Amino acid sequence: MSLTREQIEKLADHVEQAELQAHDITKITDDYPDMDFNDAYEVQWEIRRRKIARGNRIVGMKMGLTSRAKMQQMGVETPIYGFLADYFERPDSGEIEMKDLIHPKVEAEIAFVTKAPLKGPGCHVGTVLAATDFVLPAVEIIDSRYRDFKFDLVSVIADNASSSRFVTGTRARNVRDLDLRNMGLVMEINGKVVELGAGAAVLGHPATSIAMLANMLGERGEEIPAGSVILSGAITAAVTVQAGDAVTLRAQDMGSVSMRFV
Ligand code: 0L1
Ligand code: MG
Repeated sequence: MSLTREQIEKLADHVEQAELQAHDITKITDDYPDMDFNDAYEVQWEIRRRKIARGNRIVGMKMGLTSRAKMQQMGVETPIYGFLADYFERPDSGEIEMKDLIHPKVEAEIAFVTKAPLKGPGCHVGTVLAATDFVLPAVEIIDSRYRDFKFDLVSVIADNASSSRFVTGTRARNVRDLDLRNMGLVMEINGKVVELGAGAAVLGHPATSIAMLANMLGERGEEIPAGSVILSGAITAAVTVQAGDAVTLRAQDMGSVSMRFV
């Protein structure tokens, strides 16, 4: 680590204010080029601590950069994680206000809801499936606070992995009844298919991503509590949305989820 506690608090305030006031900033490594991954996660955990102190609840976690293509693009070997606060969630078939966001993009994902805690090290697909209560189709709305979505890995970790909003479907399915690896998802904007993919796009199987999250959290002595919602990672590329866009995600055997940007 290269940052002092004071610098971590200053950066947490800077990045979180950009989120809360919906304005963009330049990537923080421009001013702190020696920052490392540990510094970046410290900033993220400090933002999380501030939200809890303000009365927000942490309802879950997300994994990002989970596709081989996106990892190669960023020149990294491991995905990254972020947290989901209660106010990030929007109801299915609801509206998402553009005024609260900077330049949102949508991603098709599978959300896991846990019924038992998951604590690494040593978590694997089997542990995850046994601890999963149900899965839901989900759309993650990412909204990097960095100008033009231009950042490096350290900057994006500090920015809570671009987390912003998410919407899940309401048809809860048991993982035992589904083939998550081969599950097809189709994303439409204004009735036009814009992206499609299968569960295997996420590290070969979306449950692998949840196991990796538990193992990464385990390194900090943290766990995924029971009752968490976890976005396992993008199955499709992220697509930019504008006010007026209606987004629908159809997931094989899992129903659909939709929202309108206003
Ligand atoms: O959820 C994601 O995969 C996004 C992670 C952060 C990178 C980005 O904003 O594209
Ligand atoms: Mg995502």
